[in-house]
Amino acid sequence: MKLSAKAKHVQGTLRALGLDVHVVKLAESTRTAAEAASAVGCTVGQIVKSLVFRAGEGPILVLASGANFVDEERLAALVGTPIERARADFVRQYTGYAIGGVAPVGHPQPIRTFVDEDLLQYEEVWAAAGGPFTVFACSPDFLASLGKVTRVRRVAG
Ligand code: 5CA
Repeated sequence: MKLSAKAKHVQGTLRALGLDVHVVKLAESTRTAAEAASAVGCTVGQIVKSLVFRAGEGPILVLASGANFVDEERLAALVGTPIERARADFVRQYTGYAIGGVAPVGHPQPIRTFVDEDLLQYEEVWAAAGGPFTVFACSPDFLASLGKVTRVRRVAG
């Protein structure tokens, strides 16, 4: 299995952070949460969506359970400024990855990060590792160490 340069960068970053995990390259697409869940053989909720928002000139990263929609109003309140979904070029500029492969680590500069509390219920979750066919498994505790754990999901009512 040959990893791309981006996937190797994710692997190296995880190792440097003390994580003994292996980035894996799959034969099937892992571009979306549903595809990733099917390729990995886990539930959609266990897939980590790495979603980038724009707050003024700067980025915000939300690590959300694949089962959830992000409450953008709540996120804006947490951030303290209006936010909007980032465009593809903004995502690439601030994360170094293209949409569909945005990893939660290994960005050019640290990004203010919010972590979906719903991810903490799982023993293991899967996140993108730099490309549309690469993922890694980790404990949600690791993700929790990357930002503020909070409710990010939209709730009815
Ligand atoms: N590899 C999978 C999970 S391991 C993955 O990256 N999923 S994701 O959810 O983090 O990334 C796809 C997300 O990118 C979609 O949920 C969608 O919200 C967002 N997205 C897709 N197209 C665009 C676009 N044109 N502009 C902004 N965001 C987009």
